[in-house]
Amino acid sequence: MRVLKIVFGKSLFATYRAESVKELILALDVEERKIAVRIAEELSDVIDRFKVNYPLILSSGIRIISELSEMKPVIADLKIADVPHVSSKIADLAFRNDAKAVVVHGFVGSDSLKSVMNVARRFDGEVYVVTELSSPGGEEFMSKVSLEIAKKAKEIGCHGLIAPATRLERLKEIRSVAGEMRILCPGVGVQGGTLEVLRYADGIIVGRSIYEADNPRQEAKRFREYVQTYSL
Ligand code: BMP
Repeated sequence: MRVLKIVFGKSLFATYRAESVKELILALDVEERKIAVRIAEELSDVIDRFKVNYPLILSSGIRIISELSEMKPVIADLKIADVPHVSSKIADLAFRNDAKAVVVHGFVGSDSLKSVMNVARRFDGEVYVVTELSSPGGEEFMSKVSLEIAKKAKEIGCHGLIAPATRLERLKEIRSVAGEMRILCPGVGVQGGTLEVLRYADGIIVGRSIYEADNPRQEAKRFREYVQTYSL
């Protein structure tokens, strides 16, 4: 596991100052219900939340959210990006199926963000807003507006942001705009982001580095230990 060696090999402690309890979120981007449930059962005591995305929801049906939420809270990463009346229907479906949180694209603007927030309030759910994608394409368009998205999400009262683990400098900027808002970072491991992001983020979202590992439980435990260290 070359990638993990790089990720864990960095000196992480020099500038660390713990400010909050940090989370390890498992991205379950598999395409079969049985596999997802098996991985979830194997790892649920080591991780804080599951994040499910289209590959699993489209292949298994939306009830997979409910099923997984019996083990740990589920973030429905539907990356909602539609006009308000449709965005709110999507969020409603996720929350009715026991999602604890939904993910919305920030570029949709205030009206759609507010429509999803209104639904979330009814369910006591959370809304996380994507600032810019962690992939290289996230720099083409989204990075030009990601700080404004963060400001808008804060102003509207959204619960948190999704920000790239792959661009530490940008993450710092997003943190300075976000203040105390929760920031969750995908992109650690296979995408090249390191655990140093835990200095600025409240949690990391990790998928392939765990579920594709030779020993997923062992890798999840290693991530867990680092997350704990930053939470002290
Ligand atoms: P992985 O650790 O295997 O690269 O998976 C990352 C997860 O985070 C995927 O579920 C992906 O949809 C999500 N994600 C991301 O990678 N970058 C983003 O900017 C936003 C995401 O939700």
